[in-house]
Amino acid sequence: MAIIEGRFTDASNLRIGVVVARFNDLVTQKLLSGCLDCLERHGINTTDSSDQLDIAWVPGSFELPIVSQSLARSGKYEVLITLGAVIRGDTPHFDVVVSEASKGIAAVSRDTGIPVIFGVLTTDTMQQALERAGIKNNLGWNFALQALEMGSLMDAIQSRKPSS
Ligand code: INI
Repeated sequence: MAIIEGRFTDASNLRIGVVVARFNDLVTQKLLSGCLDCLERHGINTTDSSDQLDIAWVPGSFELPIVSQSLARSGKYEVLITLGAVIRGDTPHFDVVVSEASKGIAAVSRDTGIPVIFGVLTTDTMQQALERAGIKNNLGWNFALQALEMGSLMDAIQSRKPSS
């Protein structure tokens, strides 16, 4: 029996792409800073000269899938993180944006084999979004942790040798 799981201790070989939506950037900027804080504390080089980390900005969450797809296909990254905030109270087409973003991101992951973390907050109010982006807890940190786990897990799966 094999137990296959991701680790958080050696992220030195991971190359990570982060795709961030500008819409509701009061929230997404905070998610990004939580995300970068977690990556940095796990040994990822987050400086401007880093060749381990790239950050792409898109207009809104609706555009997260296409840019994630392009980055995933580039072959440059082991894992991608998407960050966005869709707020029901201010968005008559909330369901459309959330549905396209979530289905699109899942499809990119499956089609390319590159894990894409779904870091899109979907809340009823701006207050709830801000609470999840730092006032109470910064989920950007959690999304980064999930990316480290998935990157490491995929690596563990790929490096297993078939038993003879
Ligand atoms: N994009 C978001 O990320 N969050 C939102 O709450 C939102 N609202 O409110 O509409 C939003 N809209 C923009 C959308 O994601 C696209 O960028 C736009 O429709 C252009 O394709």
